[in-house]
Amino acid sequence: MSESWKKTACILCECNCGLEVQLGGEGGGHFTRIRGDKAHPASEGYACEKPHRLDFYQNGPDRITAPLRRKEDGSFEEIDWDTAIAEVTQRLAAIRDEHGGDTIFYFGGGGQGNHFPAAYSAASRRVLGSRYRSSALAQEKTGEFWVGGRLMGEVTRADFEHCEVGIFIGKNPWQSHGIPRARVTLKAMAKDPQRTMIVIDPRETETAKMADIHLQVKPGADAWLLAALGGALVQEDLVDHAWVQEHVDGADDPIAALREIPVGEYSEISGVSEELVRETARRIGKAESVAIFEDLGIQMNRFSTLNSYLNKLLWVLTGNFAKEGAQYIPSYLVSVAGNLKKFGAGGEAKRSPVANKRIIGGLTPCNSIPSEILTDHPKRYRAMIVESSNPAHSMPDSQAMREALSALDTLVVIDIAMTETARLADYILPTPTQFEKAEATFFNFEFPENYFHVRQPLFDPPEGVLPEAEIHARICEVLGAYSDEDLAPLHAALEQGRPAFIPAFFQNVLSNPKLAPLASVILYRTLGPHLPPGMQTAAVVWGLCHQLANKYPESMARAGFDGPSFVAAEKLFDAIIENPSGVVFSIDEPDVSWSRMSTPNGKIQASIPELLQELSTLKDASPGTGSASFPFVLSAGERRSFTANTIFRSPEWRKKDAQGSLRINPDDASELGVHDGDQVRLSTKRGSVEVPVELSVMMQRGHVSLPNGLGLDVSGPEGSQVRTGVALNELTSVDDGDEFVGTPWHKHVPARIEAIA
Ligand SMILES: Nc1nc2c(c(=O)[nH]1)N[C@H]1C(S)=C(S)[C@@H](COP(=O)(O)OP(=O)(O)OC[C@H]3O[C@@H](n4cnc5c(=O)[nH]c(N)nc54)[C@H](O)[C@@H]3O)O[C@H]1N2
Ligand SMILES: Nc1nc2c(c(=O)[nH]1)N[C@H]1C(S)=C(S)[C@@H](COP(=O)(O)OP(=O)(O)OC[C@H]3O[C@@H](n4cnc5c(=O)[nH]c(N)nc54)[C@H](O)[C@@H]3O)O[C@H]1N2
Ligand code: SF4
Ligand SMILES: [Mo]
Repeated sequence: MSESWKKTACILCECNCGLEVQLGGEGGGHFTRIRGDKAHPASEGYACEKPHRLDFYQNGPDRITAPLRRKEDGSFEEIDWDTAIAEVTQRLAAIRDEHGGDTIFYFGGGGQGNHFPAAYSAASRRVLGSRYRSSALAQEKTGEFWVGGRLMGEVTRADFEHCEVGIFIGKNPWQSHGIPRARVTLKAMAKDPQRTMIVIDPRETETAKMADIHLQVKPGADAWLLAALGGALVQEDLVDHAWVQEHVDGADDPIAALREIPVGEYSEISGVSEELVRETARRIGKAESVAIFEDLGIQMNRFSTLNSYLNKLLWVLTGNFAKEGAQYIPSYLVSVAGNLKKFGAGGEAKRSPVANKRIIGGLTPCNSIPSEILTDHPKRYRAMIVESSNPAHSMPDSQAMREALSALDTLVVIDIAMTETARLADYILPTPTQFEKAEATFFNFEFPENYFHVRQPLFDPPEGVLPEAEIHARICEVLGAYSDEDLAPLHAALEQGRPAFIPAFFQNVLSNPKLAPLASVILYRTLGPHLPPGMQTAAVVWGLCHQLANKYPESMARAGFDGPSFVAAEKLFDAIIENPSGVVFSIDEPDVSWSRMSTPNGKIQASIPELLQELSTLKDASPGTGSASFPFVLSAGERRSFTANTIFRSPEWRKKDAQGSLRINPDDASELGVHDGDQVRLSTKRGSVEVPVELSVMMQRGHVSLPNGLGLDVSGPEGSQVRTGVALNELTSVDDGDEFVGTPWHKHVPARIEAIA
């Protein structure tokens, strides 16, 4: 490797592929060359086309380089950091003291590339008494989390590298990835005649085109299709009875329900032939191993939580768990799903204070956030800290969200740039970008080898920004959460070296109920300065390594981190800090997942009465397509080649199709009298926009699709704002969502299209 290549990772999707980059340009502040890092444990040199445009993030528009405070007239003024931290802390503490810290709501904590903010904010939230939080996960994954929690107290991932049958439900990994080296893995599956790829998607996606079986479901009809698949499995006796007998409790209930499913009728409702449904069920039933990935196509759609359950029954009833090529429970440093163990033990979800909605994995449902704020209820959320997220743009129903954010007593936004959410803030606290500080994600789900990657900083941050760790430590310090005396023994121990620090930290911090919850910022303050230059924000990883060594000693030993747990932990932490490509921290045995479940008797609990009840309602329901006023179903948020949530604010990052066209079936277009590239008016019950169309045979009739990540408001000339493309959530409504966990139906928005003369 030439001297000038530096190692980092891509921050654009959860895969976080390892990258090698060269820096240059004006002041050396730009990415000039980017390629995959062959030494990265998961991506092994792979990278898609998107990271080549990362400079549009690093040098994006509307960067903020000083704390900002809103003035009476609505504009912002720059203030110094001492003032900013003092005022923010004082305002939040006043709300805590008058109304209770539980009225301070926290949103975000990281995106696709940065999860340290979540780790550090845990401390300041604790000091502020903040108890409720949420993030984008609560508009996608909480249904799946709840179902996983009920079945086994955990969430699963699946092994697509080794599966015989791979199934993608409402997931287009060719574009969205989500599995390591997605395109390589997909091609390998497609090429191997012994293996079968099955895609369930209304669109003929890039992935569906490669599949052996494409179940081209009608939009929103997956519940019928999955019920029919499960029905065929049970009725044709493809269930692995011996396995189920040994490993599953309560299987009789879903089996009885599936036995009653009219497979022919439900197939027809779903738009897929009965013959193909039965062929698919047989393929699943007879395979050595089946891996399934469900994603937004069903998780942001009608019956989403039921769909998650029906999906999981497919592998539960066929024994596709805890073996190669099937579902598994990964080792993890931090569970992004939160703690689901209580559900495995039959526990109930906590509820949100105003709307009384289920809180899954600690996350208030996104659809109920406005109603948790826009009320005179004494326990309404009165203040909000938004960190590394853009809810005014990305949450359902931007109009409702803006109204709610504006109604707060105090809104504090911690971001790198002036976002749609930041524009509504009382205070904006600016941070370095993810390439100007050490960062990492907790999206570490690989199996049997799992890895962790702390990225070393590449650029110097501008003066005037502070990393999240520093912001949260200062908030704790202003509130007197710990004193110099509290930290003195830690500093003293560090003078002698890390071996002395271990017992000092355990005795003085972890055994002290006042300090234990502040462990992350205390590590940052004490251990941080002893780490190599630029790595201070990685201090929290030290604590995680020690937790890990207690949780998975055998898996860690197999990865070379052996010995007594504190020794193994120290070795791992050193390896992580020293290795810029990431480190394999655990190597698992195929059946390890059994030991990671948390149900009282160690068996999967397959009966979920609420969802079986929901299943029984399908016979009287319909997929909900096509009313007279809204004849189309809009999928609001398709992952395309150049979309990446709202990480890129510069419209220039999309060289082609800058506006993000509405994809529509050519026959629908011709009925409307519109041609490729024409502008149309697209309306939903919530709003109306103009957008160019792209005629696409990918789309089935009646279904239209818009890309995600567009419609950002970026500063233009003379204080103006320029919006490029459609801001999707001007079109969505908080009223449309899952009844169990409050996830929105972004992929199923009734819509109308009119040609513009
Ligand atoms: N390029 C790119 N990649 C990304 C991201 C990005 O912004 N851009 N974002 C990342 C993030 S945060 C996430 S969560 C993932 C999401 O990854 P995916 O879930 O794969 O992405 P989507 O394109 O939103 O939705 C997947 C598919 O759902 C289908 N769908 C729509 N309606 C239905 C339906 O009724 N039934 C079924 N079965 N399918 C339906 C759509 O046609 C689409 O092909 O992608 C990640 N990767
Ligand atoms: N209609 C519709 N809406 C959707 C979706 C959809 O398909 N359709 N998809 C949803 C999904 S799956 C997701 S995951 C969400 C994503 O929505 P969000 O959670 O809002 O995530 P991002 O859009 O990635 O926004 C990340 C923010 O972090 C900021 N940022 C970047 N780096 C740093 C940093 O180092 N520190 C700090 N403090 N801030 C930083 C960026 O400037 C940006 O404002 O969108 C959701 N919204
Ligand atoms: S797959 Fe995801 S993480 Fe990897 S290079 Fe592409 S966008 Fe980046
Ligand atoms: Mo997401």
